[in-house]
Amino acid sequence: MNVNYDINEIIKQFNFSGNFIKAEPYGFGHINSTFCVYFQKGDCSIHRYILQKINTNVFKSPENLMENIENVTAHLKMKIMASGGNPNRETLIIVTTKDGKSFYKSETGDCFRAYIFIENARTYQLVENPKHLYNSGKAFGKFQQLLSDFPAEKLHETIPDFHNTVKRYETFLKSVEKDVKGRAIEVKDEIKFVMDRADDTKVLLNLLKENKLPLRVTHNDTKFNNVMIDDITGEGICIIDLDTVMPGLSLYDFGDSIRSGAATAEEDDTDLSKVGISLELFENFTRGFIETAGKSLTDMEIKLLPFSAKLLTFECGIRFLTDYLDGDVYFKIHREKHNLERARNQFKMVADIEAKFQQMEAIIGKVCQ
Ligand code: ADP
Ligand code: GN1
Ligand code: MG
Repeated sequence: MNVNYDINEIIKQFNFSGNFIKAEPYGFGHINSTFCVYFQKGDCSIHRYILQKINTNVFKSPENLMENIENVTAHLKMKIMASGGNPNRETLIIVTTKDGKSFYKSETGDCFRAYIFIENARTYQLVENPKHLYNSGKAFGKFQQLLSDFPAEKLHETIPDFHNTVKRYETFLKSVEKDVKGRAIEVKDEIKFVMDRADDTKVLLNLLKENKLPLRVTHNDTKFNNVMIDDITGEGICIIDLDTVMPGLSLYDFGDSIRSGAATAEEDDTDLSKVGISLELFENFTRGFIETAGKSLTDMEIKLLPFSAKLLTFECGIRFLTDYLDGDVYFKIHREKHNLERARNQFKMVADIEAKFQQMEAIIGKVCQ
């Protein structure tokens, strides 16, 4: 990793306990740089923390971002304790800096934060056990319920227009026009795929404007690898990656969960014959989500659940393709055409959702009857 900071110096800034042993790059996030840091206590036991370099290209105001996370985690902690849960395991706990702040800003402007490491649980890139996805549905639905009384006006918009699909489409068109890397010629079919579906980008936003969908406090990045699955019980023990908790639609959270959790292949799998939606997994997630969030969902929200899966997958594909056209400036990539491969993968998933749409509607009918 090409870095201009000394991780040992950064670690000294936080209220970690014990003697520092080592720090290792960790996880598969596309945005922040995550490290697992190991410490040893007097009794020789080893414990870990998560340390993250905040991506300030994406999150322009780390102050606002961390204020959101402080407020959201405090709210979650209060609710979890009130219901007899264990807040040390069921929500993120910020480790403060030596001067009592929720993040550290270095002289070069790099921003870091730290969390208690949630042990005996892990995240998965792909669902290995359908029960885990059902449990992740329960966990994301519960997360929405726990935040249903959070004062939305307290939240900063950490990324403006994050799920504004109309703006995402306009940005994409501009990138096609500018074509800064001369890549548009190579992706003509993908550009057509997006343009053919332009009308889809307006559907939810129009309904929101007409007050036919309620604005809620939502997570907005409900990838399957943003829920920690307990190693023993298999429960979705903790929702992580709270950077994009903002006012949004519950359909954003549902749709993005299906995009990643009900996929039959990883998001960047280049063998497109493997890529699609599993109806079994779709049903699993839906059952879990409806169990915890179902009562508060309106008929309109329920009706649009299958569409949201298509739209959020489409949105993500548009974002990957836009980033490819822009020269890979947003998402971390690990190979030259990574963003293009991701976009193609997402579009294959969109096509598969289109083909299975009626079956998805039937599943919603069955689960929500
Ligand atoms: P990004 O925003 O880059 O996706 P995340 O906050 O999702 O970063 O963290 C990346 C990975 O680090 C997660 O998928 C998870 O495996 C791990 N992780 C994050 N927070 C914790 C935590 N508090 N305890 C244990 N693992 C964590
Ligand atoms: C990013 O941070 P991570 O890897 O959980 C992105 C999501 C995308 C996702 C696609 C802040 O999520 O919006 O859906 O990649 N997060 C941000 O895998 O842009
Ligand atoms: Mg993440």
